[in-house]
Amino acid sequence: MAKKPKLTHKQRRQVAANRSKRLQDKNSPSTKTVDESPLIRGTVIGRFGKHADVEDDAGVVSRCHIRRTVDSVVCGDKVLFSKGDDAESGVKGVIEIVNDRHSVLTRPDFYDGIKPIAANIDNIIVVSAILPSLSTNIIDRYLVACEDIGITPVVVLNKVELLSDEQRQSIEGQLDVYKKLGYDVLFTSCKTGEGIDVLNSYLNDNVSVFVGQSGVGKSSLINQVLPDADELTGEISDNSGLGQHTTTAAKLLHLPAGGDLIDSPGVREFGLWHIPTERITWGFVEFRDYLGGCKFRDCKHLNDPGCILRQAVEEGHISADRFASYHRILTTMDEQRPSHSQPPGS
Ligand SMILES: Nc1nc2c(ncn2[C@@H]2O[C@H](COP(=O)(O)OP(=O)(O)OP(=O)(O)O)[C@@H](O)[C@H]2O)c(=O)[nH]1
Ligand SMILES: [Mg+2]
Ligand SMILES: [Zn+2]
Repeated sequence: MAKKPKLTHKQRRQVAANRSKRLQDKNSPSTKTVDESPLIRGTVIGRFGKHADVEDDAGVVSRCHIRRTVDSVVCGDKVLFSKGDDAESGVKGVIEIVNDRHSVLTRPDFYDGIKPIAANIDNIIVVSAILPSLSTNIIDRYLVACEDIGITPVVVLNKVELLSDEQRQSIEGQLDVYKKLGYDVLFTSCKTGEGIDVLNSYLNDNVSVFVGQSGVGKSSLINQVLPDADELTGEISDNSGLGQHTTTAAKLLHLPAGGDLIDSPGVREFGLWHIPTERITWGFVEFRDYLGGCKFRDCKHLNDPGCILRQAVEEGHISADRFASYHRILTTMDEQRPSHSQPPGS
């Protein structure tokens, strides 16, 4: 029997509010099967539509409904749930409370607003590959999102066995900028096993989420480091040349030696319009020393006179590619932001 967790004052208030709401709302189908048993502590290991799979301390997994008062539930969340068998739907409980998260990676969704990808993560593995195509702009977008939440990510280039020596040299040059900025860059191949041991060394005892475009090999890499994972992988589409969004829901898996991996569904675009412009600028770590040094306080770092960032690019202190990538992020932010959403801070 799982031990009854100690609740904080805020959590006790929330449980009381949930219970009284339940009493008033007896006809709600999501609540009528729930009994008043004590709350059980668990971790969300899967999230599917209206349900989430929660693993308790004993390793037992229960598919749960989510109480309507709960804001959002995502893989990695630490939750308190009540047991309540619903034989018809196979649902075994209800998530009553989501504990505060020490970190959460989010992305904006055109229809749903800001969506969490994974919670309570220590490590973000940003995966890219030359197939479907290598986009340093997408890497930069992930780096900004990671910097925004204070996690230094690891940059992984997968499928390296497909590169000729010449191509490899050129891509190594391209990715060297990240090394110079202090990011670790790994070259991996699920076909030859290159780099898998090194990747493994970043995962032990940490909660790591694998992110990146569809088809770059996130699930394949997870299968390499955790052969029992048996994650579904999918070919790149012959027609579009793009990944086929094989992983449709995030999933948390345990490493035998300690630590967890979260496989996440690939995205086509990784928008950043939920992050204020100043945070995006801050997310480019090499800009930080220059911030506040431009002649005008509202400098857009384009052709503004006295722009110290532009000067640093011209003098070779900041990579011209990263600077262009920064401006590309800012211009596409306005295009990608749905008209019903206001820019942050407005
Ligand atoms: N040549 C080569 N192919 C690879 C490698 N790693 C993965 N692949 C292939 O790339 C395709 C996509 O791999 P997945 O692991 O499904 O990619 P994913 O990033 O999980 O994609 P989504 O789940 O759609 O986001 C599959 O056909 C894999 O076999 C690699 O190192 N080399
Ligand atoms: Mg996948
Ligand atoms: Zn400037």
